[in-house]
Amino acid sequence: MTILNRILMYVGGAAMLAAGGPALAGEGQPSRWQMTFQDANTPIMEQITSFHRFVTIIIVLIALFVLGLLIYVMVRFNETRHPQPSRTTHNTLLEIAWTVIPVLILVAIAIPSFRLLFAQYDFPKADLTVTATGSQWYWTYEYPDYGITFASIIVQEADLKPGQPRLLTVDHELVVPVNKNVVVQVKAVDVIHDWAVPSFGIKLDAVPGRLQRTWFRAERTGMFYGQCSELCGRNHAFMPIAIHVVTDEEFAGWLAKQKSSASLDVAGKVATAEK
Ligand SMILES: [Cu+2]
Repeated sequence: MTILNRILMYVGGAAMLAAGGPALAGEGQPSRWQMTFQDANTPIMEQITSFHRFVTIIIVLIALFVLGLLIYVMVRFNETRHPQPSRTTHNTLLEIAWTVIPVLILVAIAIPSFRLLFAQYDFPKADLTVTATGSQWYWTYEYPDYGITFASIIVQEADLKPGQPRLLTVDHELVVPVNKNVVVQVKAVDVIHDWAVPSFGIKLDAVPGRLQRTWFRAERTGMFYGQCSELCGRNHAFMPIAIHVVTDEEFAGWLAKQKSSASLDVAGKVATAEK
């Protein structure tokens, strides 16, 4: 591959990333030939997506500008066309310009970047609090306000029902109401795990001995998947995160059902997961 081809490939790829809309992305899970993020389902992920797009456009423009300069220098000032090199060493105006312009670009990037960071850590009033505990190799969910606790364990490939995605389906999903502020407390009991849900814009380490917090407000109902994103051992790839976003009525119904069947056989499932 020639250098020019390689450059064209990178520029083309970056431009596709910048321009690529949700057409190629999946709803709540990865899709074939996906180039961009999964569709945003929370205000934070919408901000992350637009910030990513903004920065990608700046990167492409800078790359094109530098590429143009390089080509200009190669054509205009090569040895054949310009045998006598110039002896210029300083140009005050140019030096001020190439210092000030990058500073302005960085400031333009920093403003939306900090706005996003503050939005992620600016917790709204919680409508629901859940706790996600990572262990080798499954997640345990708790609804402290309702006294509900259950383990969420991967469904083996042979047991999948039609439409259930491989390596992402669990036996008991985290169920949350739509358009409600859900605060998630994330912790771990053995090693570091990471509770990550791409379409929610969440990726938070679960650290033993520490309680971390994040929040989301899901805007559409449906199934949304994530995976443990911190290498945690042999079955790291087999502890998916599945979130079922439901309407308020469905959530109330689910709560009532959970309370009536209070004694979930957590211990039995843990034994299966550890095999
Ligand atoms: Cu893990």
